[in-house]
Amino acid sequence: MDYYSLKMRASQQVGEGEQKYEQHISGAERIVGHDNVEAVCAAMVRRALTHSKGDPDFINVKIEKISEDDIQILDALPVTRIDVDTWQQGRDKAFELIGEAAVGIREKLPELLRETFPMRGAMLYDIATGTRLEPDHERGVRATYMDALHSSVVDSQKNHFNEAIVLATKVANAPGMVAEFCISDDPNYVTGYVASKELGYVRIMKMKEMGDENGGRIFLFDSRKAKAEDCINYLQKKKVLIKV
Ligand code: PML
Repeated sequence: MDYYSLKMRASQQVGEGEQKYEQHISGAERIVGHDNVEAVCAAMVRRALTHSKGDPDFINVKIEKISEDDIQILDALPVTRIDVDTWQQGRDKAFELIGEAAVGIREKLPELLRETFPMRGAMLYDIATGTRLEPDHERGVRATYMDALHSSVVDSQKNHFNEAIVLATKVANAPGMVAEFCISDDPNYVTGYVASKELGYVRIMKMKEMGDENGGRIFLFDSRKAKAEDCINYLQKKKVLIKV
């Protein structure tokens, strides 16, 4: 069977004159069979048009045919949940779980989150050298071409958890990946997670203050285990379906 990759992104022009720039509003992606392309596409456009960040000036939908032979099937990471009273406790818990690999980012986290907020992708942080490895620091590295296997859900609202478990499973399987640290950039969503093949997907129910938009993803990678280009290639190009 042939599949289709569908990607939507919506943006809004903000600022005046020379200061004008396009601000990301909403994005989504799916990998679906031929018969679901139209319905999923319509749902994506609806999602772009009803986003709380405002009306988009641009909506871009890309539809691309992909062959079943090029798709890797993975089991979703096992999910656990940690309840905490405060976001500070949530972050402490996250660092504790990641352990040694997070030492280099602990002090710098507020600064790193401010940097990841405007990025469309994630930060790829090399724990061996303490440096960022994204080829374009403003864009970051985007994990893309992934979906839940047999998902026929046509969802016009973002479901943070459903999308995150798919992404986190793909990321955890990338060459050289040690762990992922995620705090949502949605100011109204305070749950975040840490994930890796060893930890599974650990939801931490409070990772930031309500109303705070600083958030993003930090991929902790070890350049002693794999080449950065192989990791980036996997994240950005490999087609993956996740059994959830
Ligand atoms: C986001 O989509 O903004 C980040 C995902 C966080 C999901 C956390 C969860 O609910 O498990």
